[in-house]
Amino acid sequence: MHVDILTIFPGMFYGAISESILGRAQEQGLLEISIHDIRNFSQDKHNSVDDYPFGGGPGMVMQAEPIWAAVQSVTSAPYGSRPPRVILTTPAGKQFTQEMAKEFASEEHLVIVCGHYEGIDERVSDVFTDEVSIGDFVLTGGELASMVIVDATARLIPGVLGDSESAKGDSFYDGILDYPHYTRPRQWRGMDVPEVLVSGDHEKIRVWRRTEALKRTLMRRPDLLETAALTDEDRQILRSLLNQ
Ligand code: 6GU
Repeated sequence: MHVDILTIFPGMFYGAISESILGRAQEQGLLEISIHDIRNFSQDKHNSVDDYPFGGGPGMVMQAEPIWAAVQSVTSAPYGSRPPRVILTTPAGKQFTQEMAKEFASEEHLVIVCGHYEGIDERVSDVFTDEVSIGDFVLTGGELASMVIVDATARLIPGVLGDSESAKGDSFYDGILDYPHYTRPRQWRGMDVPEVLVSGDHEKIRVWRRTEALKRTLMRRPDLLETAALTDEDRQILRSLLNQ
């Protein structure tokens, strides 16, 4: 997958994309990330990319032309067989989800424009296939949001995660939260690892983990239970949890 990130703060990205799993994915040739400075597409000698809003009001608006020219520069030569997804990060976008990450992970070419200021000139909005927010809070800019999107997407590309890092057990993988985990030592500050996990009984362990995952989801994110793909066994576990 090739990802082009268009930003006015390229310096924010270098550490975030070169460490850990994203760094390794690039070394393995599974992922290529290019960072582009939107200021290079400015129309004036001060390299400005924003201006005052027509109609007045607070803040600045990103101008259409630098964004349009920057997007053109990375989309005029096609990568792969399908047209790219061109994503704008904005708190006014559609909420990013694990489902969206899966969809993006099946693409060959993503272009992500990091939104700023009060917003962007609406006339350039036709270049975007997606406008995405990462949640109901406001960031100082779209850079961190775009890193979140790239990270959540890239780890779903086949081969990016090793076997030991498999996405199968993730919270949200099947629509509910993950179960609790324990490692050595077996006793820590007077607290024991749950007995079942050292019992060697794999079926008991499976049922315990599923029960804990459902318990957590019920307590913390009951909304997820309305859309999760629950089995008959899950429903039975939930009934018994609710009757306790
Ligand atoms: Cl994509 N951008 C900004 N500035 N704030 C956000 C966001 C994006 N998603 C949530 N908050």
